[in-house]
Amino acid sequence: MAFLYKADPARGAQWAKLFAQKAPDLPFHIWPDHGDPAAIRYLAAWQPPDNPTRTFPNLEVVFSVGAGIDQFDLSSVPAHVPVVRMIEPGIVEGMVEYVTQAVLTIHRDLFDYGLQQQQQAWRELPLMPAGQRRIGVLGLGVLGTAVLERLRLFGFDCAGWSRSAREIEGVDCYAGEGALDRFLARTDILICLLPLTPATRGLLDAALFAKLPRGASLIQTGRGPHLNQHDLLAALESGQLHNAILDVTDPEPLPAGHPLWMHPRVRITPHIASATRPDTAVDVVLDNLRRHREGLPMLGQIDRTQGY
Ligand code: NDP
Ligand code: OXD
Repeated sequence: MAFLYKADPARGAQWAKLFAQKAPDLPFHIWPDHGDPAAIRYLAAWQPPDNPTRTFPNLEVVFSVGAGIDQFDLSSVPAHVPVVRMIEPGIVEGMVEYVTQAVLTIHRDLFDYGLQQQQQAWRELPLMPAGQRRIGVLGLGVLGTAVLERLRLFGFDCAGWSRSAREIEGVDCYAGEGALDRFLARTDILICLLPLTPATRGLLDAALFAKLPRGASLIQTGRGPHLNQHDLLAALESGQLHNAILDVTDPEPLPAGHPLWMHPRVRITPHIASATRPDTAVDVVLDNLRRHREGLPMLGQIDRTQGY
């Protein structure tokens, strides 16, 4: 019985060290070294190999090393093999930090002050109290909920949107397509923390931007293909959107010379909003292996019919 890791090898080396300490009886391999293929029962990957059970006939569980699962070809993982995405405190902490700094950057007008600095202009802009700034998070899952719970502490007017109805203390929760327009109409800073599925691909487009109050801003921490980048540029040009902070793009990276790279009202980071932290993730994976052995549901097991 063995565990195979197929993602960034430097992080794999950290996983290997932690497995050696915490699960010394479970042999751990880092792709492409997989030892005896028949011994591989568990695979953790950013992208699994094609038809993993053809190579590893005794595979029992596939783990995503990321919170998102869209980079998997789920059709090549047989239905009897559960697929488990990453829910672990390190990813949550990183995302809360990233989105908080992005919201504060927009809320405290740092884009505008940056542009003023380039003109050597010392000019005070009106300060809006947090209670008057309306934050809206698309996606009320593990990450969206944690982000809202932190932003609420600053006193922002917080709301969120999800597929099914949710309740979060101090947050106005909207559910389903029928509630989307009302949610957008009250949102000054829109944060995308949705999974990428056929239903959410391209959701951030001109039609959606038009439903936000004029001058709203976007923080995109979901997946690049949620966003129609051409529509974003047009919305920034027209003033419908004021600023955008993008941690994910399509493709990643954007090609050299892409207009988003140089846009004065766009800030881009290279998909670093958050990442799985080996020290916290390995404990979660080992606990899921225990649950699997005991026939209990695993934390983060995805619903293949929804694709997340
Ligand atoms: P979850 O699965 O916990 O939450 C997803 C949320 O989105 C749920 O509230 C779900 O609704 C909602 N949702 C899904 N589909 C729809 C839809 N069609 N309409 C409305 N709401 C919908 O995911 P996480 O919070 O853990 O992660 C969210 C995403 O964040 C990941 O899938 C990934 O894309 C991105 N991510 C980005 C990172 C980065 O560094 N940039 C790092 C980690 C993740 P419901 O509650 O009803 O199920
Ligand atoms: C993830 C990511 O999904 O890093 O975890 O984007």
